[in-house]
Amino acid sequence: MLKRELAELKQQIERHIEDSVEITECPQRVVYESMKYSLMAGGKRIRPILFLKMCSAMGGCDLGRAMDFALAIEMIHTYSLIHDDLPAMDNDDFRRGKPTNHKVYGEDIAILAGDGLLNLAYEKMIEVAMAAEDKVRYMKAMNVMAKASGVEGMIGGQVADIISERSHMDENLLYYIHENKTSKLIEASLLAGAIIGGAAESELEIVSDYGRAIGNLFQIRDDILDKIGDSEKLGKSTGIDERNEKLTYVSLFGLEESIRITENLADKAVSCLDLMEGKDTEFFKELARYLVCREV
Ligand code: GRG
Repeated sequence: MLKRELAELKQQIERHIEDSVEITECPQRVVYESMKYSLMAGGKRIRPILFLKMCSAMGGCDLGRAMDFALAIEMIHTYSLIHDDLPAMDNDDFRRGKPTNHKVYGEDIAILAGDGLLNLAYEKMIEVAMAAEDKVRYMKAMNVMAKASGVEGMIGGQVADIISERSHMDENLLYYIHENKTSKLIEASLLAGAIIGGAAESELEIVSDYGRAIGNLFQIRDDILDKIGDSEKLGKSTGIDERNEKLTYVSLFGLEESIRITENLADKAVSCLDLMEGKDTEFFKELARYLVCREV
């Protein structure tokens, strides 16, 4: 049931990407092709799905606007993956089972495609906000997205990850990296949906707690999959963390304990939602349980 809903939403989002990013004849055509290549290269679309579902759980908004905002979130995520794969960062050849952006278009265009996606994301969100009656909600949601993907969020986490030496890493620093690099964008996608859908302040706190729990769960499961996942299903090589001697939850606590931590985080996420009154949160509870055993 949950898997079918996730698949349907993913399809809906991919149709929207296909229709929204047009490639026309122009001198900079190649950068549009490069942007669309990564946007359409697959992926779970978990962040836009979280946004759409939370927005609708809190009261909803115009569907076209919601889809455009969801697309903007996926653009921010995709830009981060393109840049993360570059030789100056993780130097990966494959992502989502396909050659990485710079392998196809070259480093120069890949950098610009990432920049282009980030700018286009804000262009989309601003257009959506300008057309809406309740502009303030959209502005607040945009602010949440900007913070979470900025230096106090995803970029900060990436910087800490790059400059930290394994020998000086401890549990607290590892938590900081996970929280910022991965969890904040997930939490922000939920918060943005809740804000636009009209959630009350007290509900936003619950959404935030739930988001932090599943965000961290998501990243720890990522570490676990690097150890025990199926590289064909994942569309990327596994065992990378061990080869690079990276500090992860698995290397710090071992596999069994890491799995136990993800189970505890799922319990925590579900109990956060138990505090939410009068809203249908079943999807989010099921999702938290599913993330513990996801294989992709
Ligand atoms: C370059 C500013 C900048 C940030 C990069 C996202 C990121 C930060 C790095 C990617 C490497 C990584 C393992 C990050 C942790 C977050 C994560 C698990 C990203 C992959 O997200 P998924 O699994 O990817 O949602 P799909 O392909 O499904 O969209």
